[in-house]
Amino acid sequence: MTSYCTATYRAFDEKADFHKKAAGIAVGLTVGSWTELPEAKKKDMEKHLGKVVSVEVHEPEADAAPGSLAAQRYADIKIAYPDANFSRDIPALLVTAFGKLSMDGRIKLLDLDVSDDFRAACPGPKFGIAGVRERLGVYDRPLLMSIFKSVIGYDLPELKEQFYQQALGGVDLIKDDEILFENPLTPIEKRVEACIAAAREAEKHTGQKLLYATNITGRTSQLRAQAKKAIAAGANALLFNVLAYGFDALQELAEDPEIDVPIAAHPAFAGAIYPAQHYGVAPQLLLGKLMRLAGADLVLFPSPYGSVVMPKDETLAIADALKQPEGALKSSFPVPSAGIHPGLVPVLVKDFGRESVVNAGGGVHGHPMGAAAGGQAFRQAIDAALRGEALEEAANRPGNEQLKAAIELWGVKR
Ligand code: 1AE
Repeated sequence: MTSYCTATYRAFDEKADFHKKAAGIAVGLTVGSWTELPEAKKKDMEKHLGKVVSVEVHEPEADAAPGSLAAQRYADIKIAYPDANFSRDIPALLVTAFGKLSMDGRIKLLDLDVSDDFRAACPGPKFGIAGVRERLGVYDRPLLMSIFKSVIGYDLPELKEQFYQQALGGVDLIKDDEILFENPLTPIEKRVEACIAAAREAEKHTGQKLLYATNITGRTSQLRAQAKKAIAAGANALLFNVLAYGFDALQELAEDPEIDVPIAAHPAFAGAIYPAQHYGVAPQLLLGKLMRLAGADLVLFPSPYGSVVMPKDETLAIADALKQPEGALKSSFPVPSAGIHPGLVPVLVKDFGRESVVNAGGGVHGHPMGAAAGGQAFRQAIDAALRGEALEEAANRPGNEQLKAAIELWGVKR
């Protein structure tokens, strides 16, 4: 029996016959032409022919605000592509469903529903939410991640001290800044050794385990070797700029049995792909479904209220795509990020729940009492949010002076 992967598009046009357009896509992106084929050939080609599943046309609403979606003429089109046409890898699927088509007028790829057969070729996250929690021994609260800041031009002792201060604050994960590449001052093996030593030192004070997501960079052909080098030096997590390399590069890392540490996916370059209303790939597919399918254990994306903002419905759709039950596929941690400070924790916990990661760079390092106090302020804010206590009240509890200083500086978002 033929199995299919189904793509959902939103096509915009003031006059087009969307049914005709859908038929053109289904044929054009599969067998090329159909009506001109001799009858005998049609029989052979049937199994390769794309199918129009549905076309839902939306006509502009008269009273809609100019520029809004409701004011536009568009159609949501579903096309099923036979698995027989492409190999079982994400690049082949993307080129089939949104290769040439991505450049052909105002059309956005909203979703891809992959067949069971295709999904079986994408094992997904090796650890997922449960596996990351197991590594840390933390089960009852959102995790806290801190981001290195000021890394370029700093040497190993400076980086180690920065790591140590972050670790002392009680964070669960520390990630490299995504712009830290292989460099002579802090080469990956030395960096990992220094940071893991600092993590052990801090653990004596915090009693807490910590994952250090070191940035895997360089030429694609060297990525797996680079990851293994980092792991041999003690790395217990990786950071990866997925979109600059492609989903398949992530899948290569995630599938490798020797790369037995969680992988955090950074969204760098995503802004070139998802934000336009009429073009590109919907964020819940780009940063949600495909990241998970390719094997990310944690996925960073902009939050609805920080410094790099994404509409709230889009961030929730990403989190949903990362977590919703999908057969044997493990779920990935949503990590809403950018400009996060302790005063945002109550809304983060309300919107993304316990199964999420609170992630901050400036919100840790910019704390008036230092980076360790920054981490502590976040932990105090997380505890308060889980108790349902207002941060202003929690800040007055004895021992919570770090939270008090943080909300005096950044305020509290309602
Ligand atoms: C969406 C990515 C966020 C990120 O990588 C980063 O470095 C954030 O830093 P802060 O928290 O905005 O300082």
